[in-house]
Amino acid sequence: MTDYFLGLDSSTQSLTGVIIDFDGRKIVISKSLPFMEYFPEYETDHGVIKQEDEKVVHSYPLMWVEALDTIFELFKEENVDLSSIKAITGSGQQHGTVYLNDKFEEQLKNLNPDKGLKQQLSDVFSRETAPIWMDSSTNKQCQEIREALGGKKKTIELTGSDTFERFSGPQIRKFFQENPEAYNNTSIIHLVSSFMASILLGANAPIDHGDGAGMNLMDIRKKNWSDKALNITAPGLKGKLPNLVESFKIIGKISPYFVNKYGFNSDTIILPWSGDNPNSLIGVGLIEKGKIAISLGTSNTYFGFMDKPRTDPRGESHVFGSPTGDYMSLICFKNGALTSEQVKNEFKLSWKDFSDILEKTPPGNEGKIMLPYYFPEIVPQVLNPKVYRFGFDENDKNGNVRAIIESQLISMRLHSQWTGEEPEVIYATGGASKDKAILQTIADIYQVNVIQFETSASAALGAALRAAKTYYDDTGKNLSWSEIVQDYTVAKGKMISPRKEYKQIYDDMVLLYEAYENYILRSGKNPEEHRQKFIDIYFKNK
Ligand code: XUL
Repeated sequence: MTDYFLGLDSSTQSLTGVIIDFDGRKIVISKSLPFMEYFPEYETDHGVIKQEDEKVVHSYPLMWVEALDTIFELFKEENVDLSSIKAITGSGQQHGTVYLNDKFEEQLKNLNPDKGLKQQLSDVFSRETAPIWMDSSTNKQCQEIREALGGKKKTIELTGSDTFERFSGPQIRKFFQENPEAYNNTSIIHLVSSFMASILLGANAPIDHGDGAGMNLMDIRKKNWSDKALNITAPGLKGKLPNLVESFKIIGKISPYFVNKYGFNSDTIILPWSGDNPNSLIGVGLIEKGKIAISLGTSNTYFGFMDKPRTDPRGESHVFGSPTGDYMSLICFKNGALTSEQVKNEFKLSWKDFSDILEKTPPGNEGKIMLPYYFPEIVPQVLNPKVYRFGFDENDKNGNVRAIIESQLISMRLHSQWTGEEPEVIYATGGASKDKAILQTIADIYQVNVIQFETSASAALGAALRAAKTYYDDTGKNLSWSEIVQDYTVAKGKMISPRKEYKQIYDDMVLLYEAYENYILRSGKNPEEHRQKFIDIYFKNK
């Protein structure tokens, strides 16, 4: 008997499914359905609804549901033996909320396999669209909730994050304020993750602690709903939310709809889905202390395993539950690849030229410091974008190339200090992680080994591995997390070691960079003298 496990990822732009053959230690199939390509009739722009107000970003939950039927049809066409799948779970884009009326559960229980999900679930929504994580229209509600919870510090202490526009609580409050009647007609509010899990389960599924932590509604330490946060957010909210559970709990068996329609085994177990970041944590093998991941994509993210719920006193970052039952940090920097690309384009460089310059210029950049807010920044919060340069100007090609990379990475080191983690190895993922000169700069700045990690479909893979872990725990095989992830999460690239001779210069440069942040963003003292000293020590007569 083969043990297959399925992980699904309902992300902003696509639905992805990865099936693993656990004993064979291989991926049986990995399929991704971009919404724009497969479901053009919804007329989305990469999965989101085009709206005039660019702060308002929604999507269609019915489209996500339709994609579920389509992906199973594709698996069938490829002759994948769906009856060998022992357990299923998934990953959802975080924070998004789905609003359902009182028909939802009844209709889920009575799904007819001769018809499609779209046809049978089109009238279960009390709000046709779902606000997603890209929505930033709830500034007012963020302020109201933060204030009512006793200020920023108390909000962070209670929920693990300050209030953020994209978080579910502020979004729910906005819906209640702007559309009280539709709010009253809402029987249950799901996250993307728990909504999709409900379809597979044929009943309302709970929310797991990983994704629940992205709502400003869960007590991050007790891992239950905070009555205080619920009451402040909207009336009667407790009665409209599913329960919270551990990510690894079995929540039931697959709905007969999928058994009859696609040939799943009726014993296939369903786990709660989680957010994409908690799933990716598993998908890149971060199951214990000592490793962190840096994803260099459109935006740059830093995430890592945490054994205790430490919170960021500045309120810029987040703490979510990890699927292992522990915690994880997540820090999101907006000025990532697009910012480097802007510098590359300003000097009409190719990526190869850019990388060559990085390689041949000196670490520490001769004391040239940049605060690179080409776009509004999340960490540290900068609402009005502006680029600040100290010791050079916008015409200095080499200086700008090195400055943009060093500033992003030094800022990351500085703003991840609150996690208390001192990684032994950093997994670098995302487009820019293919560049050796960038990997070397990460290694030098952090003074730890860095390895490039291919992560196509890491969230879906993480989900499939979570499914395997729970199944084997349940059947008594009791495999440890490291036994589960080994082989699936092996970094393929070459390990890059830090150059010890640059330790001191970067330790000093982090302090100098922080002084410049304080100067520009927090009205601190001008650190020019400090910068001159830095140049004297490391660059005079060299
Ligand atoms: C995390 C966040 C994003 C979404 C993207 O806080 O908003 O990473 O989860 O899918």
